[in-house]
Amino acid sequence: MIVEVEKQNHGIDLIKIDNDDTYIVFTNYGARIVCWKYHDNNIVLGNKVEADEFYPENPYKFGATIGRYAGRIENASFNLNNKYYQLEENEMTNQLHGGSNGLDRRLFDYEIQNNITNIKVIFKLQIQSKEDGYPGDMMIKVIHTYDVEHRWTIEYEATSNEDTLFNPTNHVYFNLNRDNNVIDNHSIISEQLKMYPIDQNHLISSQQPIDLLERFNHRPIQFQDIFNSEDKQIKEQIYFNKGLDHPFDIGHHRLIVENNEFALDVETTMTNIVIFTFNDTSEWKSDFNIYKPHSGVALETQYLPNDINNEGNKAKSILKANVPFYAKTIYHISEK
Ligand code: FUC
Repeated sequence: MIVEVEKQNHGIDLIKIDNDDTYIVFTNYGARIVCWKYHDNNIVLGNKVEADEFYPENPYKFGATIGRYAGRIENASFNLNNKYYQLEENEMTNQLHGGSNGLDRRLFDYEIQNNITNIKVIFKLQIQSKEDGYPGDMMIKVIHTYDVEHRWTIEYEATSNEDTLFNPTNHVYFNLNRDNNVIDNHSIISEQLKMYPIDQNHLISSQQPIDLLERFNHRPIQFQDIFNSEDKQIKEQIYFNKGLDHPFDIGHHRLIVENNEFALDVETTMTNIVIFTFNDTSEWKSDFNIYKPHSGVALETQYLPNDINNEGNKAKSILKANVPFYAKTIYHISEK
C-alpha cells in the first residue's frame, strides 16, 4: 500500500492511498472521504481533484464526518439534566447535521500511520461549546483505516468535559454501477430492515417502524422495489420524500448493498442506519452539481435522529462527562 499527501489551497490536504485494485482518498476538511475506486470504477460520489472548491459549498455533505449530531433535532432544542439548550436552526426550525459550524466544515489535524496491512489516518479536532451551542468542550478523533482487504474502517473516539450529545456519522454516498447510473437497481440485504416513518420535516413520526422484510415477500429487495411499492404506507413515504430518507433498525448491525458486480458490506457498532437516496439534487446551484436524483445512496450509521426529544434521558446520544465515546463502522467492498 502506498500513501501520498497532496496539498491544496486553504490548508486542505488530500491523503491518497493506493492498494493495487482499489484507491481511496481522504481529506482533513471535515475528516472526509473524497474518492474510493475499484479499478477505474468510482464507488462513491465526489470530486477528487478540486476538494478545496468542491466541498465547502456543497450542501449534500459528500463523504463528510457529521457531528456533533447527525440528522435533525426538532426545533433545534433539547433538555439535558433539566437544562434547556437552544441550538442554531439551519433547516426551518430544526437543526440538521450539527449546524453550520458542524464537523463537516472544520479543518482537522491529522497524522498518518503506515502499518504492514493497513494505513491509518488519525484526524483530531477540539471543539468548544461556544462554537456550536451544545454543552461541553470535546476532543474528537476520527480514525480512517484502509487495509489490504479493501476494507475502510471509521472509528470515532471522543470525550467531553460536560454531559453532552454525540451522534456522529459519515455522509458518503455509494454508487456501485459502472455507468454512474441511479442506484435503483442496488439490492439491500439484512436480517432486519425496519424503516421508521417520517413526517414532512423529515422527523420520525412513529416509533413503530415498517417491517420491509414482512411487506416484501421476495428477496433480495432492490431500492426500485421500495420506490415502486403499492403498499399504502410505503408508497406514501416514498411519494413525499421522492425516495428514502429514513432511519432503519437493521438487526445485527450489518447490511449489504450490492449490484451484479460489487458487494458493499456495512458493519457497525451504532444502533441504526439512515438510508438516504439523494432524492432532490437541485439545491446546489453550481457547475459542480452534475448529480441527478438517486445517483447515490448514503448509509449513515448512527443513533436514531432526534432521540433526545423522543426518548429523553434514555437517548443513546447522551455522552456523559469524561466517559470515553467509541463507535466503529466498517465498509468492505468486494468484487462478485
Ligand atoms: C441527509 C438527509 C437529508 C439531507 C442531507 C444532506 O442525511 O437526511 O434530508 O438532505 O442529508
